[in-house]
Amino acid sequence: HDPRELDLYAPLFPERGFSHKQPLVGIIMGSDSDLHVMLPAADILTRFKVPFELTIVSAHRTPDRLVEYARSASARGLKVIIAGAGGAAHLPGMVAAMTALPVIGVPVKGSSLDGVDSLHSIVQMPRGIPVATVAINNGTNAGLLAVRTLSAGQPELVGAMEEYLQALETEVLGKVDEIAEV
Ligand code: RP5
Repeated sequence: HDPRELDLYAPLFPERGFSHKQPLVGIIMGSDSDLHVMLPAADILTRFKVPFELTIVSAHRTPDRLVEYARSASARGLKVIIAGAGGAAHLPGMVAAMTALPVIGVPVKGSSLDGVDSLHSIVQMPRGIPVATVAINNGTNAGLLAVRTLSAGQPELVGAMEEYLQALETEVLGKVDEIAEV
């Protein structure tokens, strides 16, 4: 059985998303060891009610799957791809080379070089093939950037993002008050 005939891109965690809807964001990662960094992106998309898919695509270990995923992404209805990888992190850049969709890269901190290797691998894309790179291990910001990207065509997401920012501000100001009372 050709594994590519399977429903490869179905969410690993459907309860975190809206698997019954057309996914708009594809979250991919090089290894299941990246999952703890990428799940916060899924949680943000869930919070904003943005349907997504989530799966493993390794640039180095599953190169054919990478090509198929990236080449089919736009035709399958995805609008944004979030790609996380560690080490020699080619995944986001290679995906960006094979699709015209916006790609957000998440550098994953590995065991040896504190994630700086991943950061440099992802952020230093040559001219012509951009990858919007977030901070090391910051899946949350990748999710938020995906929502902001989608909001260009979905004005309701602008309002939802403004509410999110307001909630952050309220949280911090609450802590200011708490500290003042100590
Ligand atoms: C990369 O290699 C993955 O993105 C992961 O961050 C790193 C280590 O992978 P494992 O050896 O944990 O599978 O491809």
